[in-house]
Amino acid sequence: MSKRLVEAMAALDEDVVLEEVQSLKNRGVEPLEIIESLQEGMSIVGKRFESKEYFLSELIMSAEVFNEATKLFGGMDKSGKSKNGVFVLGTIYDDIHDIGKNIVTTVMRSNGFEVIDLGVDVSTAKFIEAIRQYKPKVVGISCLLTTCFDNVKECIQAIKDAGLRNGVKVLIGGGPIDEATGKYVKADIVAKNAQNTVDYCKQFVGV
Ligand code: B12
Repeated sequence: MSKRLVEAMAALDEDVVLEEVQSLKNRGVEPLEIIESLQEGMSIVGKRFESKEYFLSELIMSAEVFNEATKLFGGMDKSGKSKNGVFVLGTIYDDIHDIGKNIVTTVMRSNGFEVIDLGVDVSTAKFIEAIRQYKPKVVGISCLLTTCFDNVKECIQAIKDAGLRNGVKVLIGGGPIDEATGKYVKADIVAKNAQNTVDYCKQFVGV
Protein backbone atom coordinates (compact mmCIF):
# COMPACT_ATOMS: atom_id res chain seq x y z
CA MET A 1 0.00 0.00 0.00
CA SER A 2 1.20 3.56 -0.68
CA LYS A 3 1.33 5.47 2.62
CA ARG A 4 1.56 8.76 0.73
CA LEU A 5 -1.60 7.97 -1.22
CA VAL A 6 -3.53 6.78 1.86
CA GLU A 7 -2.62 9.96 3.71
CA ALA A 8 -3.34 12.28 0.80
CA MET A 9 -6.74 10.62 0.24
CA ALA A 10 -7.55 10.92 3.95
CA ALA A 11 -6.50 14.60 3.87
CA LEU A 12 -8.55 15.17 0.68
CA ASP A 13 -5.48 16.60 -0.98
CA GLU A 14 -6.56 16.11 -4.58
CA ASP A 15 -3.31 17.34 -6.17
CA VAL A 16 -1.16 14.89 -4.24
CA VAL A 17 -3.68 12.05 -4.78
CA LEU A 18 -3.63 12.54 -8.55
CA GLU A 19 0.13 12.94 -8.66
CA GLU A 20 0.70 9.79 -6.59
CA VAL A 21 -1.81 7.70 -8.59
CA GLN A 22 -0.11 8.78 -11.80
CA SER A 23 3.30 7.99 -10.40
CA LEU A 24 2.25 4.53 -9.13
CA LYS A 25 0.65 3.84 -12.50
CA ASN A 26 3.84 4.87 -14.30
CA ARG A 27 5.77 2.46 -12.09
CA GLY A 28 3.47 -0.36 -13.24
CA VAL A 29 1.47 -0.79 -10.03
CA GLU A 30 -1.83 -2.61 -10.73
CA PRO A 31 -5.02 -0.46 -10.55
CA LEU A 32 -6.53 -2.77 -7.92
CA GLU A 33 -3.54 -2.23 -5.68
CA ILE A 34 -3.85 1.53 -6.09
CA ILE A 35 -7.58 1.30 -5.31
CA GLU A 36 -6.73 -0.50 -2.07
CA SER A 37 -4.77 2.55 -0.90
CA LEU A 38 -7.57 4.89 -1.96
CA GLN A 39 -10.09 2.69 -0.15
CA GLU A 40 -7.96 2.77 3.00
CA GLY A 41 -7.83 6.57 2.75
CA MET A 42 -11.63 6.64 2.37
CA SER A 43 -12.09 4.62 5.53
CA ILE A 44 -10.01 7.22 7.40
CA VAL A 45 -12.30 9.90 5.92
CA GLY A 46 -15.23 7.86 7.29
CA LYS A 47 -13.67 7.71 10.76
CA ARG A 48 -13.00 11.47 10.74
CA PHE A 49 -16.63 12.01 9.76
CA GLU A 50 -17.76 9.80 12.62
CA SER A 51 -15.63 11.73 15.10
CA LYS A 52 -16.99 15.02 13.69
CA GLU A 53 -13.59 16.15 12.47
CA TYR A 54 -15.09 16.05 8.96
CA PHE A 55 -18.61 16.96 7.84
CA LEU A 56 -20.87 15.98 4.95
CA SER A 57 -19.06 18.38 2.62
CA GLU A 58 -15.84 16.42 3.18
CA LEU A 59 -17.62 13.11 2.46
CA ILE A 60 -18.85 14.59 -0.82
CA MET A 61 -15.38 15.91 -1.58
CA SER A 62 -13.85 12.47 -0.88
CA ALA A 63 -16.14 10.90 -3.48
CA GLU A 64 -15.07 13.52 -6.03
CA VAL A 65 -11.36 13.01 -5.36
CA PHE A 66 -11.76 9.22 -5.54
CA ASN A 67 -13.62 9.43 -8.85
CA GLU A 68 -11.05 11.81 -10.35
CA ALA A 69 -8.28 9.44 -9.27
CA THR A 70 -9.88 6.37 -10.84
CA LYS A 71 -10.30 8.27 -14.15
CA LEU A 72 -6.52 8.09 -14.44
CA PHE A 73 -6.75 4.30 -14.87
CA GLY A 74 -8.34 4.87 -18.27
CA GLY A 75 -8.15 1.49 -19.98
CA MET A 76 -9.44 -0.44 -16.96
CA ASP A 77 -12.99 -0.33 -18.25
CA LYS A 78 -12.27 -2.53 -21.28
CA SER A 79 -15.17 -4.92 -21.43
CA GLY A 80 -14.42 -8.61 -21.70
CA LYS A 81 -16.35 -10.94 -23.98
CA SER A 82 -18.90 -11.80 -21.29
CA LYS A 83 -17.90 -15.43 -21.54
CA ASN A 84 -18.47 -16.06 -17.84
CA GLY A 85 -22.19 -15.31 -17.66
CA VAL A 86 -24.34 -12.66 -16.09
CA PHE A 87 -23.83 -10.86 -12.79
CA VAL A 88 -26.64 -8.61 -11.55
CA LEU A 89 -25.77 -6.04 -8.91
CA GLY A 90 -27.05 -2.90 -7.27
CA THR A 91 -26.97 -0.83 -4.11
CA ILE A 92 -29.83 -1.65 -1.75
CA TYR A 93 -32.76 0.73 -1.34
CA ASP A 94 -32.27 3.80 0.88
CA ASP A 95 -28.53 3.69 0.19
CA ILE A 96 -26.93 5.83 -2.54
CA HIS A 97 -23.24 4.91 -2.12
CA ASP A 98 -21.94 3.63 -5.44
CA ILE A 99 -18.16 4.04 -5.66
CA GLY A 100 -17.41 0.50 -4.49
CA LYS A 101 -20.22 -0.97 -6.59
CA ASN A 102 -18.90 0.81 -9.68
CA ILE A 103 -15.41 -0.58 -9.09
CA VAL A 104 -16.83 -4.10 -8.77
CA THR A 105 -18.77 -3.53 -12.01
CA THR A 106 -15.65 -2.43 -13.88
CA VAL A 107 -13.47 -5.23 -12.59
CA MET A 108 -16.10 -7.92 -13.21
CA ARG A 109 -16.59 -6.67 -16.78
CA SER A 110 -12.88 -6.75 -17.44
CA ASN A 111 -12.89 -10.36 -16.18
CA GLY A 112 -15.40 -11.55 -18.73
CA PHE A 113 -18.73 -11.17 -16.90
CA GLU A 114 -21.77 -9.45 -18.35
CA VAL A 115 -22.72 -7.03 -15.57
CA ILE A 116 -26.24 -5.70 -15.22
CA ASP A 117 -25.81 -2.70 -12.95
CA LEU A 118 -29.17 -1.73 -11.45
CA GLY A 119 -27.76 1.45 -9.90
CA VAL A 120 -28.38 2.76 -6.40
CA ASP A 121 -31.40 2.78 -4.08
CA VAL A 122 -32.61 -0.40 -5.78
CA SER A 123 -35.93 -1.83 -4.62
CA THR A 124 -36.49 -5.50 -3.87
CA ALA A 125 -38.97 -5.64 -6.76
CA LYS A 126 -36.28 -4.42 -9.15
CA PHE A 127 -33.80 -7.09 -7.98
CA ILE A 128 -36.46 -9.79 -8.42
CA GLU A 129 -37.47 -8.52 -11.85
CA ALA A 130 -33.80 -8.52 -12.94
CA ILE A 131 -33.24 -12.07 -11.69
CA ARG A 132 -36.29 -13.24 -13.67
CA GLN A 133 -35.20 -11.35 -16.78
CA TYR A 134 -31.43 -12.02 -16.86
CA LYS A 135 -31.23 -15.36 -14.99
CA PRO A 136 -27.86 -14.59 -13.37
CA LYS A 137 -25.95 -17.22 -11.39
CA VAL A 138 -24.75 -14.53 -9.02
CA VAL A 139 -26.46 -11.46 -7.60
CA GLY A 140 -24.50 -8.77 -5.77
CA ILE A 141 -25.94 -6.36 -3.23
CA SER A 142 -23.93 -3.36 -2.09
CA CYS A 143 -24.67 -1.78 1.29
CA LEU A 144 -22.66 0.91 3.08
CA LEU A 145 -25.14 1.85 5.79
CA THR A 146 -25.76 -0.24 8.88
CA THR A 147 -29.30 1.18 8.88
CA CYS A 148 -29.87 -0.68 5.59
CA PHE A 149 -28.83 -4.16 6.76
CA ASP A 150 -32.50 -5.00 7.36
CA ASN A 151 -33.29 -3.91 3.80
CA VAL A 152 -30.71 -6.37 2.48
CA LYS A 153 -32.17 -9.09 4.69
CA GLU A 154 -35.69 -8.34 3.46
CA CYS A 155 -34.51 -8.37 -0.15
CA ILE A 156 -32.77 -11.75 0.15
CA GLN A 157 -35.81 -13.23 1.92
CA ALA A 158 -38.07 -11.89 -0.84
CA ILE A 159 -35.85 -13.49 -3.49
CA LYS A 160 -36.32 -16.77 -1.62
CA ASP A 161 -40.10 -16.26 -1.28
CA ALA A 162 -40.28 -15.66 -5.03
CA GLY A 163 -38.76 -19.14 -5.53
CA LEU A 164 -35.58 -17.73 -7.08
CA ARG A 165 -33.04 -18.32 -4.32
CA ASN A 166 -31.95 -21.86 -5.27
CA GLY A 167 -30.65 -20.83 -8.65
CA VAL A 168 -28.53 -17.89 -7.49
CA LYS A 169 -25.70 -17.15 -5.12
CA VAL A 170 -26.03 -13.85 -3.29
CA LEU A 171 -22.84 -11.90 -2.64
CA ILE A 172 -22.86 -8.82 -0.46
CA GLY A 173 -20.25 -6.13 0.00
CA GLY A 174 -19.61 -2.60 1.21
CA GLY A 175 -17.49 -0.94 3.93
CA PRO A 176 -19.29 -1.95 7.14
CA ILE A 177 -20.30 -5.45 6.03
CA ASP A 178 -18.62 -8.35 7.78
CA GLU A 179 -19.19 -12.10 8.20
CA ALA A 180 -21.72 -11.51 11.01
CA THR A 181 -23.75 -9.27 8.69
CA GLY A 182 -23.55 -11.95 6.01
CA LYS A 183 -25.08 -14.50 8.42
CA TYR A 184 -27.69 -12.00 9.62
CA VAL A 185 -28.98 -11.18 6.15
CA LYS A 186 -28.52 -14.79 4.93
CA ALA A 187 -26.17 -14.01 2.06
CA ASP A 188 -23.95 -16.74 0.62
CA ILE A 189 -20.71 -14.77 0.58
CA VAL A 190 -19.30 -11.52 1.91
CA ALA A 191 -16.81 -9.99 -0.52
CA LYS A 192 -14.26 -7.55 0.86
CA ASN A 193 -13.13 -6.13 -2.47
CA ALA A 194 -13.47 -6.39 -6.22
CA GLN A 195 -10.82 -9.09 -6.64
CA ASN A 196 -12.58 -11.29 -4.05
CA THR A 197 -15.79 -10.82 -6.00
CA VAL A 198 -14.17 -11.98 -9.23
CA ASP A 199 -12.63 -15.01 -7.50
CA TYR A 200 -15.90 -16.10 -5.90
CA CYS A 201 -17.90 -15.56 -9.07
CA LYS A 202 -15.43 -17.57 -11.15
CA GLN A 203 -15.73 -20.34 -8.58
CA PHE A 204 -19.54 -20.26 -8.78
CA VAL A 205 -19.65 -20.42 -12.55
CA GLY A 206 -16.87 -23.00 -12.69
CA VAL A 207 -14.07 -21.10 -14.48
C1 B12 B 1 -17.88 8.63 0.06
C2 B12 B 1 -18.91 8.43 1.13
C3 B12 B 1 -20.16 9.03 0.95
C4 B12 B 1 -20.57 9.73 -0.35
C5 B12 B 1 -20.93 8.62 -1.38
C6 B12 B 1 -20.73 9.04 -2.81
C7 B12 B 1 -20.96 7.90 -3.76
N1 B12 B 1 -21.27 8.26 -4.99
O1 B12 B 1 -20.88 6.72 -3.42
C8 B12 B 1 -21.80 10.58 0.12
C9 B12 B 1 -21.33 11.97 0.47
C10 B12 B 1 -22.96 10.69 -0.87
C11 B12 B 1 -22.21 9.84 1.40
C12 B12 B 1 -23.44 10.02 2.00
C13 B12 B 1 -23.79 9.46 3.25
N2 B12 B 1 -22.98 8.75 4.04
CO1 B12 B 1 -21.26 8.01 3.46
N3 B12 B 1 -19.48 7.48 3.27
C14 B12 B 1 -18.61 7.64 2.30
C15 B12 B 1 -17.26 6.99 2.68
C16 B12 B 1 -16.34 8.07 3.21
C17 B12 B 1 -16.53 6.22 1.61
C18 B12 B 1 -17.34 5.11 0.91
C19 B12 B 1 -16.54 4.64 -0.30
O2 B12 B 1 -16.85 5.00 -1.42
N4 B12 B 1 -15.45 3.88 -0.06
C20 B12 B 1 -14.53 3.46 -1.11
C21 B12 B 1 -15.03 2.18 -1.80
C22 B12 B 1 -14.06 1.76 -2.90
O3 B12 B 1 -15.06 1.17 -0.82
P1 B12 B 1 -16.35 0.25 -0.58
O4 B12 B 1 -17.58 0.99 -0.84
O5 B12 B 1 -16.20 -0.39 0.74
O6 B12 B 1 -16.26 -0.84 -1.74
C23 B12 B 1 -15.34 -1.92 -1.81
C24 B12 B 1 -15.76 -3.17 -1.01
O7 B12 B 1 -16.54 -2.89 0.12
C25 B12 B 1 -16.44 -4.06 -2.02
N5 B12 B 1 -17.86 -3.82 -2.36
C26 B12 B 1 -18.60 -2.70 -2.29
N6 B12 B 1 -19.82 -2.89 -2.76
C27 B12 B 1 -19.90 -4.17 -3.14
C28 B12 B 1 -20.95 -4.89 -3.67
C29 B12 B 1 -20.79 -6.22 -3.96
C30 B12 B 1 -21.91 -6.98 -4.55
C31 B12 B 1 -19.56 -6.84 -3.69
C32 B12 B 1 -19.43 -8.27 -3.97
C33 B12 B 1 -18.48 -6.13 -3.17
C34 B12 B 1 -18.66 -4.79 -2.89
O8 B12 B 1 -15.67 -3.82 -3.18
C35 B12 B 1 -15.34 -2.41 -3.26
C36 B12 B 1 -14.04 -2.25 -3.98
O9 B12 B 1 -12.96 -2.85 -3.29
C37 B12 B 1 -17.74 6.00 3.81
C38 B12 B 1 -16.66 5.56 4.80
C39 B12 B 1 -16.29 4.10 4.64
N7 B12 B 1 -15.47 3.61 5.51
O10 B12 B 1 -16.74 3.39 3.80
C40 B12 B 1 -18.92 6.78 4.42
C41 B12 B 1 -20.02 6.06 5.18
C42 B12 B 1 -20.42 4.78 4.50
N8 B12 B 1 -21.14 7.02 5.09
C43 B12 B 1 -21.81 7.11 6.18
C44 B12 B 1 -22.94 7.95 6.37
C45 B12 B 1 -23.49 8.04 7.78
C46 B12 B 1 -23.52 8.68 5.30
C47 B12 B 1 -24.76 9.56 5.35
C48 B12 B 1 -25.94 9.01 6.19
C49 B12 B 1 -24.31 10.96 5.85
C50 B12 B 1 -25.41 11.98 6.07
N9 B12 B 1 -25.53 12.41 7.29
O11 B12 B 1 -26.12 12.31 5.17
C51 B12 B 1 -25.13 9.69 3.86
C52 B12 B 1 -26.09 8.56 3.42
C53 B12 B 1 -26.68 8.76 2.05
C54 B12 B 1 -27.46 7.53 1.63
N10 B12 B 1 -28.77 7.52 1.83
O12 B12 B 1 -26.91 6.59 1.13
C55 B12 B 1 -21.28 6.20 7.27
C56 B12 B 1 -22.16 4.98 7.51
C57 B12 B 1 -22.18 4.64 8.99
C58 B12 B 1 -23.08 3.50 9.28
N11 B12 B 1 -22.94 3.02 10.50
O13 B12 B 1 -23.86 3.05 8.55
C59 B12 B 1 -19.83 5.89 6.75
C60 B12 B 1 -19.29 4.50 7.13
C61 B12 B 1 -18.91 6.99 7.34
C62 B12 B 1 -18.78 6.87 8.85
N12 B12 B 1 -17.79 6.16 9.36
O14 B12 B 1 -19.58 7.44 9.56
N13 B12 B 1 -21.19 9.06 1.86
